Amino acid sequence: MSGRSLLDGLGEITEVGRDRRRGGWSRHLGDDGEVQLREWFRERAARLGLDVETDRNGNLWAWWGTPGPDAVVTGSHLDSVPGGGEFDGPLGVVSALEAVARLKAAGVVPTRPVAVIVFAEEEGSRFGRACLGSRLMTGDIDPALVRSLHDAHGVPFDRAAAAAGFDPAQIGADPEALARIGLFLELHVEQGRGLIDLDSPVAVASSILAHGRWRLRFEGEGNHAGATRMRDRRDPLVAAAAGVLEVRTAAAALDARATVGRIEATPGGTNVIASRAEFWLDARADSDAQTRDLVSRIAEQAAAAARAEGCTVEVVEESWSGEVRFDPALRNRLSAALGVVPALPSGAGHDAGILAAHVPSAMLFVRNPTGISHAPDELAELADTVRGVDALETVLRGLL
Ligand code: HGY
Ligand code: MN
Ligand code: MN
Repeated sequence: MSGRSLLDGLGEITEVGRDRRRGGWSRHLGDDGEVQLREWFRERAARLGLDVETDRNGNLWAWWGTPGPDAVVTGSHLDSVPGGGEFDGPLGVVSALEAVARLKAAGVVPTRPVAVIVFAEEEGSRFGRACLGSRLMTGDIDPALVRSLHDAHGVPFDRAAAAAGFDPAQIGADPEALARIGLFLELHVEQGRGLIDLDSPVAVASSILAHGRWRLRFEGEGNHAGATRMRDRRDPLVAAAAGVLEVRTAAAALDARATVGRIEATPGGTNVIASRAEFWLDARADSDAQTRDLVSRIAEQAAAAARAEGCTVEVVEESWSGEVRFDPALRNRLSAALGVVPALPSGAGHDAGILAAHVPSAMLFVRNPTGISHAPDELAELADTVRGVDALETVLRGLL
């Protein structure tokens, strides 16, 4: 039963990259888990008779037929956020392989090239830039900047790239690879409650919020926790804490979304007043302008909080993804093929959002009955995953 083989696909990797400390799964570019997933993908694609190649930016392409222009490309990513769920990314990859398996078993002979793709570092969890593999391919990020990046442990990008099997000296815009894509279609587990509320197993994506990531660095004066009177302190962690509360206030006031999920104090001693405190802001809104406005307000409040504590603050943009409106013609083509299927906006970013500015792109969402994502409780049920592959297969059939 295709559902079994679909979830068997996920079952084959369920122990890969499990995070015993945080819970959930942690699979990041070039780490042991992600490298194992790359090997698993190559092996599973080879079982289907697909030829797998790694492009200059670490993206994996499994070709059905000779690589060439006007290809129908489908897939997603295998990396995760720290302590993330099991379906965000892998469901799209396994579903794409399953849809190809069904089409091959049915004797379909494509009239154009077909590829299943796995984009590298979609979550940006190791090097802080979302959709790194797709953004490098489209030329949307400077390869020299990427080569200069280090992860939170000081490990350089070059070492992660080498572990993942590609040469960091070669990364950069890949117009040949991009020119091969006639259409990109990504199936993804939904990461909110939309399909629960709509009571539908599958939806077509209509849009993606504008979103970005900023690092806020507060500098104060490190000192002794016991010997320093309260009035003599310049405590950057107090300023940062005030800044975090302002993040929530500003987002609520603008009906936007802003999150601080990561904060670090330096040097980080229990009996030490921090000399530095950093937090990373994830800010999102319907439009680019609204998101920029949100971040400006947050930066102003952070500066006020820093002044109040005799500290300074620096705000640095680390990643930016503009608002996405998926191509209406392609969306309607999917809806026509699938019958009554709702259109759903996405609060989550995707590689399809990066490609949408360069090639016709579309997304299918599969219901997540918990409505939770980027956490271990993320879920997709067998019956809905099968409906997702049914939808993907139907659309692919109409394109081949
Ligand atoms: O962060 C996001 O929106 C996506 O899950 N990478
Ligand atoms: Mn994600
Ligand atoms: Mn994802």
